[in-house]
Amino acid sequence: MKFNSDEKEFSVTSENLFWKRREFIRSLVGGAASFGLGYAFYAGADSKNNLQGKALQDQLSSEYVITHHNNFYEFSTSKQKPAEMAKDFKPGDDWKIEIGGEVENGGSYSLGDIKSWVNQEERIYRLRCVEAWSMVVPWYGFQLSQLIERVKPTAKAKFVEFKTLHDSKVFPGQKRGTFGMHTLPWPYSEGITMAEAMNPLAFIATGVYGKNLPGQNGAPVRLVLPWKYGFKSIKSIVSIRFTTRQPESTWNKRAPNEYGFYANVNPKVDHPRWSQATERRISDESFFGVKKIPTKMFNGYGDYVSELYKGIDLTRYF
Ligand SMILES: Nc1nc2c(c(=O)[nH]1)N[C@H]1C(S)=C(S)[C@@H](COP(=O)(O)O)O[C@H]1N2
Ligand SMILES: [Mo]
Repeated sequence: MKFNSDEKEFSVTSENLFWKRREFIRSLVGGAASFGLGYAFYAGADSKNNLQGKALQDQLSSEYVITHHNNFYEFSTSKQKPAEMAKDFKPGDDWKIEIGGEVENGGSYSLGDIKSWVNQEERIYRLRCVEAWSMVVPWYGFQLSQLIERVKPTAKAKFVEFKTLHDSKVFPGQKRGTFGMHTLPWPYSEGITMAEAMNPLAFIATGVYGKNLPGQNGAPVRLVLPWKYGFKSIKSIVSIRFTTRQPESTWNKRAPNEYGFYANVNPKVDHPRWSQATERRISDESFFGVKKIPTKMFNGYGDYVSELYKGIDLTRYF
């Protein structure tokens, strides 16, 4: 199901209304059953209190936990603080994104321009953080390939690099010394291969739970790569570049032995400091990270992405 960018309809959808919107189910990529999340939708909608087994695994996380348990180091290394700190960060369609590198139609575009090129839709994806917690998130936005096709990368483009806004007036966490040892090299940057970027699962989110993306979730526009660890899903994007060489990735640069460039969810490759075999599923406030479930290869999206990694040793290229 395609939505146009009718912001009015879009912004009035509360969590309760959201559950009632049965047409939502049709917006799932490839139909409700293909991600195993159709069940999630019904389990969540019809038996919210029956959180056993599979129902728990795929139940949509509540709007509250999605917007109050965040990783956004530009604000804070705390999971709770970004929600409060981001309350005045409400960028709109005039947000600028620089598109450059190996591309025919490069330039500075507003988010409004970009929205006019694409069809927006809602998609439910699991989000698996490298820290071994996870959620199920109803995003709103568009398939990354739509944007890429429009700007026409050249044949030389092999990778896509993304950067977050670098402005310590907006993001106090970018001030020098704020975190001492814990600070990251700013701006936060990420990269993926062209083939990964063109995969139909690769998504650009502009909203969550039927509302514009809140600041703490990466307003006004962020990447969502559900088969990869959450740190690849870079927030508040201001730059997209098509490159010939593998771009730097912030966490990979910070600790290459702990965070690989690919960062595909893989229960068999442990983080040097913890196991990746299971995850704490955060569903709502009463289940804040209590329930442990097994982690799936490619976060359960192998049918869609495993061919991207054929012949690649995923223990070496983690
Ligand atoms: N710019 C930027 N993007 C970021 C991060 C960050 O600190 N800065 N954190 C990443 C991590 S580790 C995760 S798990 C997800 C969390 O997204 P959420 O807060 O919307 O759940 O955002 C990712 N994108
Ligand atoms: Mo993460």
